Amino acid sequence: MRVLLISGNREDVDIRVPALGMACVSAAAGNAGHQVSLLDLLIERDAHSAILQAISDFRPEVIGISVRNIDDQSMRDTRFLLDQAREAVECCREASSAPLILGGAGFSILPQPILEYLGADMGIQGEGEAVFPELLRRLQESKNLDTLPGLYLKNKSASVRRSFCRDLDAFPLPDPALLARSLSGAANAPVPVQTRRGCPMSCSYCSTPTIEGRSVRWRSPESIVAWMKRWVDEGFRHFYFVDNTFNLPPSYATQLCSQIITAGLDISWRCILYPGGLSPKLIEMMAGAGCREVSMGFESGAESMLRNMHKQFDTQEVRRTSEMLRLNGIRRMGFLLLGGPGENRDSVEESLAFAESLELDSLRLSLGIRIYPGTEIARLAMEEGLISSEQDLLYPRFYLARGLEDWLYDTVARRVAGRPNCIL
Ligand code: B12
Ligand code: SF4
Repeated sequence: MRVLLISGNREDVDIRVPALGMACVSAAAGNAGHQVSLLDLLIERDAHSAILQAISDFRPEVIGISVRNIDDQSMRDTRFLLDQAREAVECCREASSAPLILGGAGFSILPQPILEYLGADMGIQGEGEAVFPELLRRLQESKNLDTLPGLYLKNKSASVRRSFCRDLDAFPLPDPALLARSLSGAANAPVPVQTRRGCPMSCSYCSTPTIEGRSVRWRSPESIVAWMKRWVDEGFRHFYFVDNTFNLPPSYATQLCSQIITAGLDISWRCILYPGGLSPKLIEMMAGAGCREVSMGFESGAESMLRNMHKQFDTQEVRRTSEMLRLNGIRRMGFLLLGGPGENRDSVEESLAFAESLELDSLRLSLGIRIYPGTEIARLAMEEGLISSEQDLLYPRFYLARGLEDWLYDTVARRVAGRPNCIL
């Protein structure tokens, strides 16, 4: 079949985020014998014309659209980002009668409401490499779609729960040429690399278990290093490990670093770190393998709040980790997430003082917590009457502990004023 895949994300906030997930789905559909064309709206000046052109040139029989961002998770001046994908759906409808299929991280969080809001025909929750090609086969052979795991149809939730591939090496890695175009024009934008899926932690606010599941699954370090080597051969030197927690499990992270070092790749990279359970040896190996910056989401500097969020570390451990990173020349970007259940003025002050004492290279502060379905915070918000049902969560809703409202913003704004390394 002729399959047009459109990456609907047009956000360039933060850094250039190439459509890695879409490229993975594209590789899987290509391996299944389909003719695939990929359109990344991020690099198109005029999304509408680009879609119309692609449809007219390629005459797709099926169109897939990835939905990455729902909103920017910012409580103040929230930006709702789904309309970008909705415009893409409308534009496809204008020019083609091919079935429209959704997928992506954002879609996986709220599949049914997003399917309805965007007006597409169906959508796949979770990883697309196995189910999307199977869906194409069934569409081609006009077979029943009902039993496809994680497939949502209009007004109909998935009949069969989605499944998770246990060995990610079973899925192809996309050809660098597929993604390289998405990096063009963004000087030094890092190449995204995903080694693992799933997170075993249960942080009270996090949507990752809904997107990727709780059990950690991975690609072999050998296949990852071989893939990175292909990029290096094409002249790319900067990478971004998009795994939720680069250091979990530590044995995998150690093996990966060891293989990068052995391969002699002359690269630099960033990753997202869980600031618990890190040994000096692992941090040393990360530095040796090219790690130059980490995002360290400790989220609070108050022990009571770390417990409330179900973090498996305390402030002493965060301090030790931060110091080890500094000693190894790895830049530290810290994160504070203030205003969750149990937060009060004292715990906020404690967190701000703690973050300051770490002398981080940069600090990003979020006030109020985006409520995601299936999380403990969603349950609490419902109990407290803040939301009436999880269906309400398409338009972002935020948890903010009572009594903090304006005080929180004013206090934090005052504290970060004149500090360019703090982002509010
Ligand atoms: C790494 C990451 C980042 C990195 C990206 C680095 C990089 N170079 O890529 C950074 C830190 C920069 C970042 C920034 C932001 N992020 Co972010 N990010 C992630 C994270 C952890 C992983 C994304 C990823 O690359 N996954 C790997 C790829 C392979 O997976 P995938 O894209 O999901 O694709 C798979 C499936 O979804 C599916 N699929 C994908 N497309 C399609 C299409 C079809 C048709 C089908 C069938 C299937 C399918 O199959 C793919 C392969 O299995 C996710 C959380 C998560 N666990 O998903 C959040 C996440 C996507 N981010 C999120 C947000 C909000 C943001 C920001 C807006 C935050 C901000 N205010 O700055 C920005 C936006 C950046 C931008 N320009 O778009 C939210 C989105 C939800 C929401 N509320 O909108 C998420 C889900 C985190 C969360 N809170 O739950 N992010
Ligand atoms: S916040 Fe990070 S560590 Fe916690 S559950 Fe989510 S991905 Fe896992």
